[in-house]
Amino acid sequence: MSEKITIYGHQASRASRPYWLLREYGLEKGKDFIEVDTGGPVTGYNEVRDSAEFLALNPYRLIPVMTHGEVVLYESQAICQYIAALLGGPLSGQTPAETARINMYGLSSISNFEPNFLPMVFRQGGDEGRARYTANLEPLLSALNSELINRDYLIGESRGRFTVADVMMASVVGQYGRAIKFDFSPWPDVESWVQLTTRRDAFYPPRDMKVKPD
Ligand SMILES: N[C@@H](CCC(=O)N[C@@H](CS)C(=O)NCC(=O)O)C(=O)O
Repeated sequence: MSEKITIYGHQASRASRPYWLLREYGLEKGKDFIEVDTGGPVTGYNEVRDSAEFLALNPYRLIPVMTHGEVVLYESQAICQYIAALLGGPLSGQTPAETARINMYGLSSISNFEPNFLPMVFRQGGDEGRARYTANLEPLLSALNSELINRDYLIGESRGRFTVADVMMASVVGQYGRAIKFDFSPWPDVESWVQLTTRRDAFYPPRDMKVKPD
């Protein structure tokens, strides 16, 4: 790669998704990609995110943002799919159909699962909220479970192979689910897949990466 990929955002945000993928490609912070600290707090005035430079990259003021040469992207799933398309290999779609299914899982992760997992991470609505979001998730997790029966991963022949689709979906279902100690036992195939995907070495940020905003 001649130009280095730059990601704006810290590991405790949705920037964790592209960072995980970059690590799956064996890329290292500093040497192969750049991490830009967007600081905290996330609400109210923020020196980096309210700067004209940042707002020119993402007028929505949200992280993550990626730059790569002339390419500027926001939306974590779009960034992940760009990285996979750029770097290729088994993590990326090998056919138009696979690439479309990868996109499908990226969209499903943020439209179906994120609106129910994320509020539980922030304990929205307390115990009552948790019960409501869990009830919302039941049919969704049953659907995901049906897609994972006799499979290890979402994409590919036979039991499948680990791809960017797993990174995007497990960043929501697996990462948030584990953070809130969600009980996946009624969905054993989802449970095994969560273990398989989120126990990978690349899932964990190395010591030199910023885990939380200041
Ligand atoms: N759909 C966007 C959501 C981006 C987003 O909401 N980012 C949060 C951090 S994870 C943010 O920047 N929030 C700003 C704020 O709360 O002020 C994505 O996946 O990238």
